[in-house]
Amino acid sequence: MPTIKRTKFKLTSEQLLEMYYWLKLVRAFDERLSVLVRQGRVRSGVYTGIGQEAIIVGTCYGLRREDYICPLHRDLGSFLMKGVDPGVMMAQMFAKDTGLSRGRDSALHSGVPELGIFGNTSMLGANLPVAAGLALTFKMERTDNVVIAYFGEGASNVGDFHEALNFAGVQHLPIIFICENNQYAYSVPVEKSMAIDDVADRAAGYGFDGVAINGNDVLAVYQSTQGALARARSGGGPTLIECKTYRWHGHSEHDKAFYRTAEELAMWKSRDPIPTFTTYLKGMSVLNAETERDIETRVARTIDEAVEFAVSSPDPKPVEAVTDLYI
Ligand SMILES: Cc1ncc(C[n+]2csc(CCOP(=O)(O)OP(=O)(O)O)c2C)c(N)n1
Repeated sequence: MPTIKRTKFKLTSEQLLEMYYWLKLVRAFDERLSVLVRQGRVRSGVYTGIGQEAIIVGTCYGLRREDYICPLHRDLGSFLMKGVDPGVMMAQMFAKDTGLSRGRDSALHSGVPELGIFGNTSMLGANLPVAAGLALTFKMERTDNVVIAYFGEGASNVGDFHEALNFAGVQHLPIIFICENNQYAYSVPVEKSMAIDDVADRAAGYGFDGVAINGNDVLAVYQSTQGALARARSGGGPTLIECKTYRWHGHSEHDKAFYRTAEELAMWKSRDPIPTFTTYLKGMSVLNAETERDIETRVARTIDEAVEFAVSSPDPKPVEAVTDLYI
């Protein structure tokens, strides 16, 4: 059984501040979307990942354009980090003509091949064998690009998950499986769907390493991802990283999440990934009050401009509804 190699990483102050900006932007994007849903202005189901941002930032930070991500319904921030303009992303949620799919899907299935983003389908777990296939292509083409495939702990109980891990293990594919274990699959708590504590343990059955880490610690996620990337790029095969986290909102914005307690939510909010990182950056003298204010202003402006762009964008023309549609 291979063992995880801990990589030492060194991030400059600029890089740490960039990560901080991304954490704030990904949070702000989802928070604004949540408000817009309540105002009845979004034409898509919205599944926010508020509370889970450290996973997106820690896994996407520093990826190459050619590396592929296979995001899920809760991972809109990964689109931004891979290079999708926030205005285009917002227009996508408004089903406008300027969005990624120009109003042709329910907003959560778009891919952007030129940025290395694979479009997800709705069937839980079904993106994983496809992600493994993508990794097989990289291997066959002898590139050292890597695939990052996201899934929830709920999806890890589906057959597709096991087939994908088995295939990736047998073929030593350059893929990193990122489990966003946010403790619930819709209303089902993890202890009612799994007989083990850690999804990470499942990797052993397929011949590669799995680690369970604090998914609210952006640097822990970054460090584990960097180790797995180095392994995958050098032909060492897959890794499963289980990021323990919590989603603050319901499964989607229409779910009031009555199945969990206020105490549980409060406990996880006390582990908010953003203040934790803020404290670290201030302790390291990387961040001061002025820089913090500047970053917050930049984030607010970016989100305002994104909403303005989406609102003022045209609707798709009905006559074009079947353009680019293949059956
Ligand atoms: C095969 C399948 N079963 C059920 C659903 C309905 N469904 C959509 S999301 C979801 C919960 C997913 O939980 P998890 O995989 O833990 O991801 P999370 O939403 O918590 O991020 C369910 C049951 C589905 N889309 N596909």
